[in-house]
Amino acid sequence: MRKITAFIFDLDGVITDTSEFHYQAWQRLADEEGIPFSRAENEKLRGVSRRESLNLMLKGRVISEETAQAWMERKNRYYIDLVKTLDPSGVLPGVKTLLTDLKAAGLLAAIASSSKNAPLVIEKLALGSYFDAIVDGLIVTKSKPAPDLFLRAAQELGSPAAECVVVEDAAAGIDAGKAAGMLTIGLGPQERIGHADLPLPDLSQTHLSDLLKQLQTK
Ligand code: B16
Ligand code: MG
Repeated sequence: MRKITAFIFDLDGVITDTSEFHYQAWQRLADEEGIPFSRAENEKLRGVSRRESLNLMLKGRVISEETAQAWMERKNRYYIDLVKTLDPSGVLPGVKTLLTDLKAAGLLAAIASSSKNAPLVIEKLALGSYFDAIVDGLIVTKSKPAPDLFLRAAQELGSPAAECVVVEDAAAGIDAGKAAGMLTIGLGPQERIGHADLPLPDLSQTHLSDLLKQLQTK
């Protein structure tokens, strides 16, 4: 049976629904600049860095580096305005129970987020005390699907990669978790996270004991 010592959580779309805020901020920028963009297209932006998100939104349009920087700053301002409205009620269903159960079971928990705004989001949600390590887009610049964020989190926890479980909502995040040699729980529709070791709609109906039972046989 596989030994599991740590859970490493993605932030946007797993702990809270800030993925919706990212979408709204990109949509606003795209509308202002007359670039066609949609919620469906936004699915490809989940979990990927701000720069790569801009490239995906541009769909081959060429802009100067100065404009790219200005647009990313503008999108980030729109995003932060939305994050400021967050409070602890924004923690997604099932998350607090799982974090509490992990602590009670003596397992470790970390955040590994591509976002440079991760510390602000965690502060607004008042979740800091639940995590033994927080790794964000400022600490590790190579973003998902590269495994670097998850490997750094495992290193900070002192857990071997093979003993870590990644919880992700993004296709790129599942790819990153697998590349790190970790078990993966995917949250969301099958077409997005169906390649995870354990795909689930969300965390609202999950119990730690059931998760461990299913993952330990993988
Ligand atoms: P920022 P995660 C990711 O966070 C988001 O899913 C992605 O949409 C965003 O572009 C990326 O962070 C960078 O965020 O612009 O705030 O630095 O899902 O890895 O927690
Ligand atoms: Mg995410």
